[in-house]
Amino acid sequence: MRKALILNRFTFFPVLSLFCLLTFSALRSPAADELAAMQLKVAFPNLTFNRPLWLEEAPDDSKRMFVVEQFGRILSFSKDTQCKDTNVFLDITERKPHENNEEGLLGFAFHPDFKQNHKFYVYYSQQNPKRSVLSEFTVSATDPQKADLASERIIMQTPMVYGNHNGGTILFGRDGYLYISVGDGGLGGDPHNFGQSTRFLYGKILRIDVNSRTGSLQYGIPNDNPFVGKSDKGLRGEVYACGLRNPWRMSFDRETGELWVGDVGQDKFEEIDLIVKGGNYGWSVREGFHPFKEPVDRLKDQSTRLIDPIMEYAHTPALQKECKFPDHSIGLSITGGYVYHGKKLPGLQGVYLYADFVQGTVWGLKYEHGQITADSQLTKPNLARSIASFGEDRDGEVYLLAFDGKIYELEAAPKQTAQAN
Ligand SMILES: [Ca+2]
Repeated sequence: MRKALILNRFTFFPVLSLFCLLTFSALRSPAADELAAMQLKVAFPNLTFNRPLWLEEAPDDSKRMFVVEQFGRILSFSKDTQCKDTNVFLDITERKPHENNEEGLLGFAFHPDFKQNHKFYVYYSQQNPKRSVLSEFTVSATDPQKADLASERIIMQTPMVYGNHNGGTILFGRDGYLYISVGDGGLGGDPHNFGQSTRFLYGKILRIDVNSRTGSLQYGIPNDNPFVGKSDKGLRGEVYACGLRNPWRMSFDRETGELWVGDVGQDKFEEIDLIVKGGNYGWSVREGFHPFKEPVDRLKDQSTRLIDPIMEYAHTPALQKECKFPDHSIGLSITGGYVYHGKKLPGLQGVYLYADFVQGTVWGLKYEHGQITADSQLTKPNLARSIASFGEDRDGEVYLLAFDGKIYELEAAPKQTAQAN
């Protein structure tokens, strides 16, 4: 999911990009291990979705998969490769969440105690005024296959200035708190310097408690959030980390608990960040490992250390020379994924999987003791298969959600056609 110019990029870049990728995709860092070439296979051949953005398995024993569609539906289906039918679990399409290319029903999370309390959370866009809404719903008391629309409790509404850079991933951490990725407010170049301002919720990772209330808020602010108690300086207690541009898809490593973010870049570099409490990831003073624009006064006041990403990749071959990882092939808009801990692909154990939305390329990297120890392009680009998101099931298997409507899995590529997918 890209910036406002995504449609223009689709128009201008494919020919140039394909040339660049054919030229540079074979290069890689000699210091890191090579991962086996992969290809994609359709995970549920009988099912097609409309702009799928999230996939998750119900945290109960029902073996139901849930897929979020950007236009406003959540569909469930049996976790069976031959499944033919989907069930409409929630439908808010009549609220028209999808007006801008990047708006829509963007996030979904089951309550950690879903099995007992049947609560879940969604993050969606609304207009007049333009805003992002975080709401709690409960499953119907009479039909476990349906959400009860009347049960909605609006937890948080964030006014949005522009239609792009909404972030929108919502995840419960091991601490039971809800983590929310919020984009920088949009347009391009962070015109209002929101990324570095803790006075606003834009360009941030937030952490809230849906089970309690702070003051008149519909949520609680955990006491150990990094800016709690600094309200005299206008700092927002909800903020967990700052300096993000458009954190498009974030995930917890199911084994280590580390929080991974794919942060969409401006015009030069895409990046991957490991998020720590109180961390400042640089935007819009930095884009990837590089200066972007002069710090604003309020950042100088904070004297905050800016945390570099663990990986970046460039938009063009010319920019690759400036890139911290010049052997990484290029792309235009990162889609953050998951650290793989499934059983089907032992060679990818502990590997962070990520993709490029525009190019359809999939990569994997392994990060150990502060170093990239493996780093590979796993599949060749496929411009017709924009990978918009990833999903993970209860077994740790990882899925790729593409705008051709299909849900994919990775599988080892046959040697004679390695990376030919
Ligand atoms: Ca950054």
